[in-house]
Amino acid sequence: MSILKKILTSAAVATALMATTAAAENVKIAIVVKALGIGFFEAANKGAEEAAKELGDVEIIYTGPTDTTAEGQIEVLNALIAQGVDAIAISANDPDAVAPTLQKAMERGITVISWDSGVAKEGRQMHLNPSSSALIGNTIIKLAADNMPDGGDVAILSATSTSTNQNIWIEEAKKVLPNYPGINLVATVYGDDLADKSYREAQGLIATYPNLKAIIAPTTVGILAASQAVTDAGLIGKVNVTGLGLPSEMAGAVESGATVSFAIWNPIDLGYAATMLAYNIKKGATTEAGASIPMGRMGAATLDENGEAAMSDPFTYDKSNIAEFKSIF
Ligand code: RAM
Repeated sequence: MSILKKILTSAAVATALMATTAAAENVKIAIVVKALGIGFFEAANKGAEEAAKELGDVEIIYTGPTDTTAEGQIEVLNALIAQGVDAIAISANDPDAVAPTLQKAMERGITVISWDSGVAKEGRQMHLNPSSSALIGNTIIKLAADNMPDGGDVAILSATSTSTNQNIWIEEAKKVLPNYPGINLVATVYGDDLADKSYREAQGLIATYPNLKAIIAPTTVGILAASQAVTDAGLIGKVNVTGLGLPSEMAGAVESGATVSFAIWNPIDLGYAATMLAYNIKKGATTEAGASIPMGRMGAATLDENGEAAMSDPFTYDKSNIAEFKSIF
């Protein structure tokens, strides 16, 4: 080999080595969602990508099962562990079922946090709630009650029966029901965050409870499907659909009147904050009770004795403001 060729070859090897080192230094953060294809999580991923861009040395792996099952998430988690990611930020389909796999991840040095829908304490280092669970529980009942001056029957259309976040919100909603004397909760059904199952469950509620005045869906998938079911049944103005939705998906329902109003927090901010937290914990931030962990432009998360923190209050959308927000998330 000529001297020149040797120099060029070693330069190429050096460049290749540098590239590998740089790539190896990137912090790989897996955002594991309840299922792919849900607009809420896609918006959260936008926030995760924004955080990654700001941090500069982060690679986001956005992933999840095709349906909202714990089994599907366990498969995804095992693949991420095998791949050697640095951190996992999960919205769990079941608080307990995914915990052993996440414990295995932590034993291998992977940072694990939950966000949106929590994991049992032993299966994660911290959990980020979008807002106070009690406030969300009260909000979903109040949204229905505010449009029922004479009271009446309401039903809840939830996500899966094991979903941590919806189950807590429903529990909190039931606690405050006595504060709404005329409101009668007749049923809670589960659409599994699948559009078609949610639509059928909403149809079932309409058929079973002829005096139903509101369907409360604390899920972005459920509220959209229920508003379609009410519209298709010709019941706009008779059955109000409310709960938690995305302005981008709910604009039509608000314009038609199928949904008078609904609430949500900013999913982009939530994904951004979860990514910042995963990154800072990976880099050594402590997760003891009382710890305050920075989340970039979202301030800091202060952990309670359960290792949980909450972000901002939900915001209500109706005819007066939906147009302004529908292009954002
Ligand atoms: C769906 C999911 C998510 C929940 C929102 C409100 O997108 O169930 O976990 O936070 O609704």
